[in-house]
Amino acid sequence: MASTLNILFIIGLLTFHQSIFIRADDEVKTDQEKLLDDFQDRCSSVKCRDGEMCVLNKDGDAECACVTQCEDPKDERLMICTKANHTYTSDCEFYQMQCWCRKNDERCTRREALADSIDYFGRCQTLGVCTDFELEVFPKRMTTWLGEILDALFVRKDLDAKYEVLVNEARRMKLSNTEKWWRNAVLWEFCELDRTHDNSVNNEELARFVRSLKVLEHCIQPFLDHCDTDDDKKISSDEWGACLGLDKDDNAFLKTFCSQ
Ligand SMILES: [Ca+2]
Ligand SMILES: [Ca+2]
Repeated sequence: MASTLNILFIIGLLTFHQSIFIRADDEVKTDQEKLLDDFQDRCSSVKCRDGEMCVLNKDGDAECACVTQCEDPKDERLMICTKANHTYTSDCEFYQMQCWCRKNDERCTRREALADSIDYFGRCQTLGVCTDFELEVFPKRMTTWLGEILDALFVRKDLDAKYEVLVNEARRMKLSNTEKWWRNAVLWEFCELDRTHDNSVNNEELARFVRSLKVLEHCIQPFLDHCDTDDDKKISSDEWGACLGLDKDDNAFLKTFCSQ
């Protein structure tokens, strides 16, 4: 009887201890969640630049610090070449270097990074010069390529629902061998690039597109420069359409569709 009582007592103690541990774990988890919420609240008012992240200083105030670690992408296509012709392992590494130099951190080993910017994705290399002939045939290359990309994104279900009408028509046009079967892809790309919905794409909106393509298509920048016929450093929807062979009706559609 005594031993049964002892066993019950021990089981009771264990259960009691377990309940304490469970409650303690819950409390710790809740505290962690509270800390995370507090951190997010404080950081929500701070906008950090590329290469920076929000941290709380010793007074608990949010501030921006240089990112501590950049993932090594282990893929040459994700390296970046800067305008000063210096290769970085990733864009993160480049922005981190800019941050260190901006904050006079001892890890700043390339002060010239401050005046530098990303030219293209990939290891620095000699890019071919775009000849007049290449520039002349470039619209055909680009429209065909955009047509294929739009189709591939549709197949991968990676397209925004608002493009469904465009892509369905594009597929019908391709199947029926319509001459300008790529038309809707040209419309789609402009809408994608024009993030500010002001019917023009500026250098900032074009930056990622150009940087990603430059190694593969050395004519991309000369071509886009050539599209900007009024030389205001922006490509309007009319200029985009004229450059890539859209009709007037397509341009009118572009203005209303993209501004939504
Ligand atoms: Ca824009
Ligand atoms: Ca222009």
